[in-house]
Amino acid sequence: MATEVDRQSDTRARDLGLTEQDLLDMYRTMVMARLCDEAQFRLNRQGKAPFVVPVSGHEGCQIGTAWPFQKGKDVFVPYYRDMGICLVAGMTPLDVFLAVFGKRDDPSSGGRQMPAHWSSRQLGIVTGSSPIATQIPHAAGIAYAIKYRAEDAVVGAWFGDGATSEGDWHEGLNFAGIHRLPVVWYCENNRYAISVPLSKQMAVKDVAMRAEGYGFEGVVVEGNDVLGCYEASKKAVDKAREGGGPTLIELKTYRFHPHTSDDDDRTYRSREEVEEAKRNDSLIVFANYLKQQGLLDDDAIESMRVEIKAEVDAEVEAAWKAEDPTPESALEHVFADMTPSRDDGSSGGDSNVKADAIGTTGGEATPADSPDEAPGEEGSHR
Ligand SMILES: Cc1ncc(C[n+]2csc(CCOP(=O)(O)OP(=O)(O)O)c2C)c(N)n1
Ligand SMILES: [Mg+2]
Repeated sequence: MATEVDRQSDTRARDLGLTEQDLLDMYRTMVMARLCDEAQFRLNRQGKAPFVVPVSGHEGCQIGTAWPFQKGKDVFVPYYRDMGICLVAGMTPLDVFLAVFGKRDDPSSGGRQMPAHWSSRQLGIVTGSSPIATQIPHAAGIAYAIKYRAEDAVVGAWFGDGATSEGDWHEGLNFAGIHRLPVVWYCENNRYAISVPLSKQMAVKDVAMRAEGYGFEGVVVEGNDVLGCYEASKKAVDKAREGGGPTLIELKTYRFHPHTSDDDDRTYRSREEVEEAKRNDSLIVFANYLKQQGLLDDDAIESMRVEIKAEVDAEVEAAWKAEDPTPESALEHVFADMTPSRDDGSSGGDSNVKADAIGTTGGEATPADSPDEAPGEEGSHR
């Protein structure tokens, strides 16, 4: 009976415009991320996956914040922990494990990058580099181009709390604020940058407070509340799409595993702290909500888990058996086509490379005007 009462009284998801199918799909994606994580750690311990980056603990804030983006139109700029973001964007477990095993058909880099350096031109996922926060100026630049060209797209950029100590982070947010760019910034604040706690990263309580310094709104959201994450993200994405400029959303979260498979977190955080965080796992919180809504019961949750695990296991198997990159392909897609050419002996250089450099830069000079003066826009941007 209590379930009935709760079900009737809760209109939260409906008020947010989410259907029952949306809620089930969101939960399904969270479970898929968790099961991919469990599989990649298992493979690491078996010696089959040299290095993995865990997502467990972050699923709620990742799936909730990525959900409002329009696939095929918007741009995702994730960081290494963002498996959940990439699954929402359209990656599959097969894609995840092709990268984990460094296979030829890994969509992120054809086996060239480390795993978890997500990328897909087709899905609008922009490749990232290992140095922390280097994706922030990229995201600001992409948002600048979108505004300059008057395109209908929004950029989402995700990063950790540690990233907010980097110069790149401050420069990117400052630039986005000045030009009121269509970008939403998401800080997945899990309280640590590897072993460095928050108290050694910043002297303010919340990362979100820093948004004021750049002239836009900063909000703090409980990262284990998927619908709360969705709500804040939807509002910010809509605002950015309508020309209202950036928002910084801070998601209070926690990672359940060590930083990576190479880290030992027992040296810097207590087991009690980790266990306490696990009690507030977004998967448990959201499953309880779905049960209250009468959308799932324990049996349905278990069968969903078994079904998704079978899907993940099958894709792990397929990725494991997939082709490795050939040794001869090692230099492909690194800089330019390096086919030797001797038709221009005078320069001492490679004419193909020269032609490519000219072709990619000709007529594409950096615009001198800010996007505020782009065609079709009038008046002040403030
Ligand atoms: C510029 C730079 N400094 C240091 C590192 C080493 N490093 C890799 S991940 C990481 C922690 C980043 O923490 P955070 O941004 O909070 O993300 P989290 O891993 O907690 O999700 C550090 C310091 C790096 N990759 N790049
Ligand atoms: Mg962190």
